Order: sequence, then C-alpha cells, then structure tokens
Amino acid sequence: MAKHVHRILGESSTTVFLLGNEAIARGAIEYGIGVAAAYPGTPSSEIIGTLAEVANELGIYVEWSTNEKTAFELAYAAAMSGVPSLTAMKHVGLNVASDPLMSSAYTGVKAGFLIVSADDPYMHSSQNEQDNRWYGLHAYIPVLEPSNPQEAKELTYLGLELSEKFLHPFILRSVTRVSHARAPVKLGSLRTPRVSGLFPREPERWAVIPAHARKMKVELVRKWRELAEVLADIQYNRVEGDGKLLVVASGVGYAYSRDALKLLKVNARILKISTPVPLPNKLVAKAVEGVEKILVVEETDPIVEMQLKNILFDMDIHVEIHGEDLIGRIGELTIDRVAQAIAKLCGLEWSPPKPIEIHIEIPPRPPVLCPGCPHRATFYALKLASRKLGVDPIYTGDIGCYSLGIAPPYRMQDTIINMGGSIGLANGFSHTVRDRPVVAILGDSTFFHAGIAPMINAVYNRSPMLILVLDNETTAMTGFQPHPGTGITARGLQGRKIGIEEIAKATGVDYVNVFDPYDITKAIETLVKGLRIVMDGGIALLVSRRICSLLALRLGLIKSRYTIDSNKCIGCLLCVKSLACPAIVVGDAKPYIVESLCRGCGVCAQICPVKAMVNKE
Ligand SMILES: Cc1ncc(C[n+]2csc(CCOP(=O)(O)OP(=O)(O)O)c2C)c(N)n1
Repeated sequence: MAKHVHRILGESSTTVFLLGNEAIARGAIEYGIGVAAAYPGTPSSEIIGTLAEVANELGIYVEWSTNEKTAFELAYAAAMSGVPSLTAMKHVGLNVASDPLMSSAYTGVKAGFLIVSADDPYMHSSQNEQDNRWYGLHAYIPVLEPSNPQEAKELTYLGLELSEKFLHPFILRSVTRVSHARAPVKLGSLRTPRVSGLFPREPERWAVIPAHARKMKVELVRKWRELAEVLADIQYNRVEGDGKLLVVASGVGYAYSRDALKLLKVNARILKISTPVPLPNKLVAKAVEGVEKILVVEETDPIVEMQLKNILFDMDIHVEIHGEDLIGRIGELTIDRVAQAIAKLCGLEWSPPKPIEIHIEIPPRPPVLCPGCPHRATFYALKLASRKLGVDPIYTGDIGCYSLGIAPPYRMQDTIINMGGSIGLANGFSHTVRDRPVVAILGDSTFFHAGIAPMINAVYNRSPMLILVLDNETTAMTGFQPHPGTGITARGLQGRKIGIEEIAKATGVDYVNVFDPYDITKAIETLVKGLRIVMDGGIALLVSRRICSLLALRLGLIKSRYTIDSNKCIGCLLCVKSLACPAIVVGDAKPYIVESLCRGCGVCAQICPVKAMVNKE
C-alpha cells in the first residue's frame, strides 16, 4: 500500500490546496526550521498543529507550551543557539510574550527566528481587535504581511531568511482571512532541518543588563534604519500599473484593492507592501512620483498610512492622502469598503452588489454549550450551592468554552477580560467587595497558562476566594490541544502529567478537592463546602473534572443515551429552563430528547422532579 504523505509534505513544484496556516507551516519546513513552539489560539492554532503532525517524520522539535511567553522564549533560545525556529500565537498571545519580544530585538539571534502573529479583525473569536504591526514599530522588529496563502508560505520563508541574514527577529502578521483561507499553494523544495545548535558563552551578547543593553540600543537603531532601506528591494514590495491615483496596499488590502479596481474599471498605480513595518522609504519615494492622490488600504489600524505621511512630510512632498478616513479601522476590510473609497476619490458611482435575499425565517441561534458539556453541570451545581447558602457570589470568569456561562440560564461569568483574569480580578474584588464571596471560574488549560501566579498571589496575600477549575481534560475551545494536565505532548508522546490539585496543595490553598460535575448531589455538596471556606476568609480550589463531551464522543466513550417517558413527564420544563441543553427540545408542551444529540451525561435525569428520564443503555 502506498505510504500516506501528509499534505504539507508534498513534492517540490506540486500545487496543493492548503489552509493559510498550513502554508505557513510548509514555508517554515522549506526553510529548514528545527524548532517550533506555541500556545494555541484562533486563528493561529493550525500552524503548530500541522507542524506537530509532521515533527516526528522530519525529526524537528515541536511543542505546545504552557503559554505564549514560554513558547516564545523556547523558540528564541533555539535561534540563539543557531537553530532556525518559529513561534506562533494569536494577536493577544503576543501581549503575553511581549516581555521577551522587546528584548529579542536588542540581542538579535544567530539563526532565523520568525514570530507569527495571527490577528483577528472583527473579533470572530477574540476579545479585541488589536493590530500587532504596532509591536513591530514598538519593538523595532520588521513585520511581513502576506495577502494570500501562497504568499504566507513565501513570506514565512523570506522572514526566516531575512532574520538569519540580519541576525534579527522578524514578525509575520497574518489575519483570519489569510490564516483560514484555503487556496492552491505551489510548493518549494524542503531543506534538511537544522536541529542542533551551539551556544558558546557570550553574556555580552545575550544578557541585557544595562551596560550591554545601552550598546545594543545604538546598534538596534542603526539596524532599523538599514532595514527600512533594504526592504525596498524585496520583490514582494513593488509598484504595479500606473495612473494618477496611487493605492498603497498592505497584506489582504492588496487583494481587495486589485478586485475593487477591476470592478470599478479604474487604472491606478499600486504600491504593494509586504513589509508594512518599517515602510520601505525609498520605494515610497519612487511610487509617489507624479501621482495626485493616494489611498492607503490596510486592515485594522493606519500603520502604513502613518509612516507614509511621515516619510512624505520629511521629503516635503504634498499629495492628498486618504486611508482610514474613507475606509475605517473597525472590523474586517472588504472589497466593498475599498471600492467605495476608490469610487469617492475618482468621482464614480459605486453601489455595492445587492445581498442575495433569502426569505427563510431563521430563529436567532446564540452559541450554546454542547450537549453533555460538563461545564453546564458545574454551573448548575454552583448555582444551587450558592442558593443553599443564600449568597450571591461575584463570578469572575475567564476565556474558554465556559465563557458561554455568561448566557442565560446560568449568567455566571460577571467578568471576562483575559486569560488568567478570573483569579487576577478575584484578588481585587476579594479586598473591595467584602459582603459577597468571589468565585474565580477558569479552565484547565487556562489554569496552566495564567492561573498559577495569581493563585499564589491570593494565598500569599490572603485573598479569600473559591477558585473553580473546570477541567475537561483538554483545551477544548481552540481544538483539543493537550496541556500539562493531560500529560500528552504535541507530538503525541507521553510527557509528565501535572495535577492541578497537587499544585494548589503545594502552594498552601486552605481547601482543595476534586468532584465529578455529572454527580450533581456530590458536586453541590463539595461546592457548598468550598464556599463556606471562602465565607470564613479562606481560599478554596475545587477541580470539577470530567472529559469534554465532544472529545468523549470522538473517542467513542459515550455509552448510553436518555429519553423522556412522556407518561411520567409533567411538563414542568425544569430541565429545559435550568440546563438549556441542546439535546432537550420542547415539543407539544412536553420536552423530548433528540437521541442523536444526547451524550448520556444524565444530569437532566438527576434534576427531574418526577424521574421521567430513562437511560437507554
Ligand atoms: C493570551 C491568549 N492566548 C490564547 C487564547 C485563545 N484561547 C482562548 S480560550 C483558550 C483555552 C481554553 O481552554 P480551557 O481553559 O481548558 O477551557 P475549555 O475551552 O477547554 O473549556 C485559549 C487557548 C486567548 N484568548 N488569549
């Protein structure tokens, strides 16, 4: 039988249909990286996910790290020792890794080091819309920005190559529409990965103590000026076409500008920018010659526009410049937004294509927890435990599937700010709102990512709170990546499994316990105990442990399903109103269970006052 070849390991010169993130992974292995590390986050996760799938075959080191800072530092060290490396994260992940990011520009590297930031305009699955090209300006690190999956592969390679040439880290800024687009990608040849390095003792190069860093800053500023010059010469920055209008387009803005100009039948000069930071000044000077108006097209913030205005100001060139004023900076860029701006500048009429009208009444479908989700059971038990004690806790929430606990009927996520923010904010509320217990609710992956330091802070400073870790034995929200609590590594190997409860005990939490959320009575009992500890001024950590129901389904662990005996059911709808399980649907006054959706958790059976649910084992 022919050996199955992973789609990113195709032969050179063949064309393969790849996801943008897979194309980035391919670009990295074409370059011959030896190390890659990341913490998952949409829309970046498939980069390391894909590399992990081929790591054993290629003999490269790939890992899911506990958080982005850890991933960054690991890949950075590889590049310090001469091994080309990549780290990838969603935009907010770079906030977590920003400390070493800033220093990496000072020290530089010894081999290619590419930091992939996948930004999420429109916040499809993020808490903000930050444009990480700012980090490039802030940290003196050049940013490459592809316009499609093919370019994502090529710029990954180029970024590593330039990084190695200038001994400086580079950022690749992708966005959702590049990372998650699928397109034909022509493959290049694979280099043998460079997997082992050397690290001679050179603290003057790698230790940013003030005396060293002051010298490094001088060299950094010199290098930065040099980069702004040399980036003008790469083929991915170029002037195309001609006309009195100059469209300066970066990243996906280039693809949309080409389409918009075609639709409007407008001839314009295009300055295609693939290195928005630093903006190649020589090329800008060449591109603006003889034009009357400039339109800058870029996704999210006016970073190219701002630099362009600076460059033209310094060169004493006066041209009408538009960009953010006509296109805006909120949400995703679209062909329509670009076309409208061009039409306005050219005095043309533009009416966007009419949306196809569909006359189907579709009920609104807010996102819900999956059927059988253990988080639902935990929320239910926590609500009853609070009720039993007559308290109305502050629920500091966190980021994960359980963020859906913000919705009715649970309404048990009063704050959702950033990963680890549940315990972090609980530290504050515990000292300011004294008449309500504080319950910090976070997931297992989030606990390892950013929960441990604020938990230690709570113990150290005696901040009473209940820390409730919803341990579904995976990082469910981003696609089931393993984490230290699972003990399995990204390459599918057995690592060391780390117990959340053991960490809590070791740090001195007053009361630590584990319960199964599917056992409602026991769960309520344990939660009541935990809340009592908090009300007495202590700190409790409870782990609600039960495998994610979707993962259980995939692993073939679902053994039984429930049905409702309509003769017994009294139609009180308690199950519907208090659980909101998608498997329970209201028929003619009485509910019934959609068998194909039921995961057999049995929570509804436990709360039904007339025991109408029947196990169909
Ligand atoms: C700094 C940062 N990195 C990554 C993410 C993406 N992300 C959101 S939730 C989450 C982890 C969810 O896992 P867990 O806490 O175990 O909860 P679950 O979804 O399994 O319930 C991740 C990685 C993010 N929002 N912020």
